Amino acid sequence: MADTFHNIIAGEATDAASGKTFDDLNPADRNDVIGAFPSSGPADVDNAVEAASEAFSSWSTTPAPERGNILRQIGDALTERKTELAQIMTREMGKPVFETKGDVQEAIDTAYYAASETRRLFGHTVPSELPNKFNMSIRRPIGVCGIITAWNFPVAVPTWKIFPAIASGNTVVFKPSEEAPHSATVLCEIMSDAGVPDGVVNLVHGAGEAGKALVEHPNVDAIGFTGSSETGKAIGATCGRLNKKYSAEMGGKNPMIVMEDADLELAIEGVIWGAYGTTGQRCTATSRLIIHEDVEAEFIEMIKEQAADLTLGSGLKDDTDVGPVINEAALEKISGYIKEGVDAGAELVFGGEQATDGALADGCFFQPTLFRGVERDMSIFQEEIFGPVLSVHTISSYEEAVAAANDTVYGLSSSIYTNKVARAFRAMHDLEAGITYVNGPTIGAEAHMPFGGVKDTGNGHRDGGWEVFEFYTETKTVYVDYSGKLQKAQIDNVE
Ligand code: UN1
Repeated sequence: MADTFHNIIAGEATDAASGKTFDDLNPADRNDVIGAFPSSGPADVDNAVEAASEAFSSWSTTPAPERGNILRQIGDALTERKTELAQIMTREMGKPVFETKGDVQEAIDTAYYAASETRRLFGHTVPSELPNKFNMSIRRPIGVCGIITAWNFPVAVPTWKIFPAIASGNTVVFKPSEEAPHSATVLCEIMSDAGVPDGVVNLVHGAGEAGKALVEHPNVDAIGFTGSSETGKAIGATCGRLNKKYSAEMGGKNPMIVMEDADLELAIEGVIWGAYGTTGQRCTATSRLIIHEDVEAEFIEMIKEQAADLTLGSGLKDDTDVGPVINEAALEKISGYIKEGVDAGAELVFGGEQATDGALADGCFFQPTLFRGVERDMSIFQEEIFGPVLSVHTISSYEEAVAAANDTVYGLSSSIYTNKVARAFRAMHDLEAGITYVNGPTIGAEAHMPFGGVKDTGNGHRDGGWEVFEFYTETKTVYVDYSGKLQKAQIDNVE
């Protein structure tokens, strides 16, 4: 029988009030049931928010460096349990263990980075307009933060939000994806074992109903979200109505530009990793290759050759390069886009089908796929597929490349391969995206750098870097008048 898992509210393992559960399945083998998790609803969210509210006063007044010490312990514990957690993650969401270890490493980096920021959390001191008056700004926590995340980075991405949130003195209700609840459970156990007090991080499993209840809860002061643009915009509409602070990291349709002067041997490694790594299931995945006509034919041949060497399989096997996609709905969505691409007249160079050889038939595997001759108005050029599908569009100038790259509603990551320094610097300004890589693929963000996008990808906030602390804190302005008399700002005080 499959294991049964629970919510964690105020440190207690708790079932959904309704008693309902959902099953978590291995995408590489749909017969492998990982466990049953609570299908939480508004009553469970309410209990979790109450626990977080109760924990807030003591946690927010704990000296920040002390909170940092706990984050360092979390980093140590994640380091110790890296392989175990990576295997748990691979079993429930599919990417190979070398990648899930990277996912845990990103969380470790975030833990140590957030710990270090607890000794800064800078405000400003600023001269006053008036004599004998002192102006400063300080940072204060927001309150209870609702964290809602996706399944593709089940440990790293939640920690991008939870660690800075708790470093800043907030308390948290965490609603992980229902496709990766086991990783989230172990992450929360690790936080608790490392010394995070009960109630500071509460875990509520479930799907949309739980997420909606969290976003709408009057005592939740901020929402940190990573997921689809559709859900993110709905969250934004609710948060706007309720005047709630929210940060949304949403979809991407990330271009890699390869110019005629690029080092193709370098670019080929980048495109294979960017497009087919994580089975294309990253919001940063390289999903559009925008390539100069002079090198297109040669580069397509190189991609064909390299992609043929990729081994599909369970991520738990050592020789696997590309794991499954997350579920049957993903297979269907990707297949739908393949059909649209073919119908629109793009040339299917390889792939395009579900992979069902041998043991692959038990899971949700899709062949790495390449389309060439993709035009800007095709859906496979415009829409986020979230699978191992790369669309190639040919250009004949730098200007055309930038226009094509920017011709999307999304703006997360972008990349250019060129050996011309001036071109690299121009691209840094010209590409409408939150992130630009020069001579690297569109994936590979680092914890201490701001992460996020423009246009339909984001709402102006960033995960990662110092910038994430701007989201998880409020700025308070303090004026200290030590003149001993009433000084009126903007009024002539000279008698
Ligand atoms: C995501 O897909 O939501 O930069 C995050 C990267 C990873 C994070 C991806 N470090 O590709």
